[in-house]
Order: sequence, then C-alpha cells, then structure tokens
Amino acid sequence: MLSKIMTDALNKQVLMEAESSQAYLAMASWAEVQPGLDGVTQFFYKHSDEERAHMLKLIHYINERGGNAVIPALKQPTLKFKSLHDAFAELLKHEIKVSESINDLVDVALKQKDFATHNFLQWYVAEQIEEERLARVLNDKLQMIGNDKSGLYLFDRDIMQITTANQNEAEA
Ligand code: OFO
Repeated sequence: MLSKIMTDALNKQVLMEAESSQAYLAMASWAEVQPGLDGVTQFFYKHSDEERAHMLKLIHYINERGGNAVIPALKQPTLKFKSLHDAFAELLKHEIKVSESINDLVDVALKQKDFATHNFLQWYVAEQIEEERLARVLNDKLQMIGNDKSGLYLFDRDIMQITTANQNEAEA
C-alpha cells in the first residue's frame, strides 16, 4: 500500500508526464505547419505519445497499489518557436527537468522505505538517461548544422528514419 507522501509524489509525476506529452504535442503541431519538417513532425508526435504512455503507467501503478491517481489540469504549453533549434533546446531543457523530478521521486521512495516503488521507478531512471542522451545528440547536430539548408534537410530525413525504425521495433 502506498503512503500518502508517496502517492502525492507519484501524482506530481503524473502531472509532469502529462505536461511533457502536451508540450511535445504543441511542438509537433508547430512543426507540422512548417515547410519541410515531416520527420521532425513525426518525431514530436511519437514523443508526445510516449509521454502519455509514461503517464498511464504511473496512473495504473498508483491505483493498483491502493492509492488514487489524480488526473491533472494542464496549462497551455509553448505553441510557437522561433526556430527548430529553439524547439529542440526546449525539449532538452524539459527532459533535464523530468530527470531531476524522477531523481527526487526515487529519493522519496527510499526515505519512505518503499522498495516496490523504488523498483518500479528504475524503468523511468533508465528511460530518462536515454531520452536525455537523444535530446543532447539532436541539439549537438543542430548546433553543427546552424542554418545550412541542406544540413537541415538531412537532419529532418535522419530523424524520420530514427522515428520509423523505433516504431517498427516497438511493433515487432
Ligand atoms: Fe517521460 O520520459 Fe521524457 O520526459
């Protein structure tokens, strides 16, 4: 059975994952109306779906362990970006914030001696390492490319390939 402190902390993470999903959905919608960003658009839509899946995983866990998951109200995310570089910089900033929040949650689990939740959270720890790494790689690439149009074309093509490959892997 989850303690009240643990339940509240997990519910805060539900909000964070919901906000992530919403933020990336806004990025996807922004990218969709920019010329030539088909790959980036798919990447953000998929990322938004993944964040929703992270939120659902938490909701089920809270409810299954005798807590009550709270479906949160959300504030409107950033809708417009000056450039692709800005959108990806925001993605990285956001992922770093989420990683910090997961670390805090692990700390609460340890302090509560809730080893089941500690164990459950290890999946999120690993996931954040991967998401932060990918966000950094993409930001580094964009730094290198700058405003070079052919570089941006290739970036979009590569990110489309990564997204499709990951999707095929998930469906296999
Ligand atoms: Fe939920 O994994 Fe990123 O934020």
